[in-house]
Amino acid sequence: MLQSVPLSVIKPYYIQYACLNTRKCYSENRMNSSLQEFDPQVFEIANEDLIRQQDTLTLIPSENYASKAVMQAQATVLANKYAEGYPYQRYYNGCLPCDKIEALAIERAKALFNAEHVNVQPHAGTQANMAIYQALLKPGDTILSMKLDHGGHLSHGLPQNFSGYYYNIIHYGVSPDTELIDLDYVADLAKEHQPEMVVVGASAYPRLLDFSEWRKIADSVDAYLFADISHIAGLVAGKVHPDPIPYSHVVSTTTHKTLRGPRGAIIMCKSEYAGDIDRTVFPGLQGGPFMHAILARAVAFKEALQPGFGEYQAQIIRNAKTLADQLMKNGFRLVSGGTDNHLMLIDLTSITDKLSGRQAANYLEEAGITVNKNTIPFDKRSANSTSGIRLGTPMITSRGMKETEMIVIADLISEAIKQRKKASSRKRIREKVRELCQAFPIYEDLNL
Ligand code: DSN
Repeated sequence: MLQSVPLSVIKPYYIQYACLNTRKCYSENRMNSSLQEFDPQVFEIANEDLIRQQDTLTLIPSENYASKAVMQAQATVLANKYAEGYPYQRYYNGCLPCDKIEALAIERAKALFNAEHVNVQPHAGTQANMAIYQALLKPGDTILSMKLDHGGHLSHGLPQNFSGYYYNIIHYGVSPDTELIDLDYVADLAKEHQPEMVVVGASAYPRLLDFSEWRKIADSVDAYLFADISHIAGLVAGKVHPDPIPYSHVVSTTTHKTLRGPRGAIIMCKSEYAGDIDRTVFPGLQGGPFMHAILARAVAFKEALQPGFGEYQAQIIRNAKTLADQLMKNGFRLVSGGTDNHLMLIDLTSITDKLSGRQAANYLEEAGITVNKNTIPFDKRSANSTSGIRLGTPMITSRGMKETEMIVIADLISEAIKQRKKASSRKRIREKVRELCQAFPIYEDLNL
């Protein structure tokens, strides 16, 4: 047979076949090349970010440093496996290790949050929220949620987002006087608009949320209460923030913010909604789960179940309060006058009307401090420009920094903004930041 086939066609097959059991050939097929050997260009870029993360102070409240164990889990061969379905009910063979992993991740998440049911498959927060809306609502139903420019999230009804496209969104915001959510006003809106779902949760709200009060509002109009705790999940798991689980019909969270896991999300709900949620995640919205990410989520839940995790979360809040107090001492106004959680919003108009959040974030980046621009409530600037910057303490707390360092960082931020025109000042701050970063390394022995 082979003799009748031209050599040019045979050769690639022959090489592949002959290679299967030889190390030499695997390496010709690049199966054994390291990233550094095979693709030094990409390796260098990844390394560049490792150095950036090590040498700069990141105060973006939605980011964190996943542990080495979590990162190792994500780089395992589980990334090679399709496992559509749920544990012990898959549409692929060879899924027993995946079944064990997913069952373990679910068991650990349930233990961590005391949840009746957990789905650990959503690829990201927005996908989790999409599944919740699709499972419990019909297109056109009314959702009552927080405005993006008062601290809400894209997936809570921004017109350009799927949520704003498919559902009738009614927004609440913060009160102009206190910059806090006025629950009486939310209750009035609920009464007026009779939503099918009330969404509580934010990405730029520096105060605690009392979920029992939110449940009363939802019950008053027979609506679902959906808590998106992506920002505060670590604080909740660490028992330093009120718990949404007893009061919410359904809860979503990403796993990579204060929770300090890998990127991704989970959904928690009362048992009666389990079937609807699971069917909507798969096959409704997703195909194969990312098993390597689920493995890493299981590791992160184990970390969060350790006794020290609550203390880490408590330190995040102590650090945020210290940072906030020092910034206020230095003359900055913070939205709502401070913070009770992991984040705060600086109102830059308290210093000058001439500086936008975008400019301030860029000046700070030059000084080695990474933050993000953010609208403040009733902002006169656009989302691209903004009058505020958002700061958070999860990452600097992960590095082991405490109150003493917060005062230093607040002073560096203040100087970098106030002395922004002076290159010498930026250079001096950059040096100080580098020293601080060296004293608090992110990983002791991480090699890519
Ligand atoms: N974009 C995230 C944040 O920074 O808060 C939320 O998804």
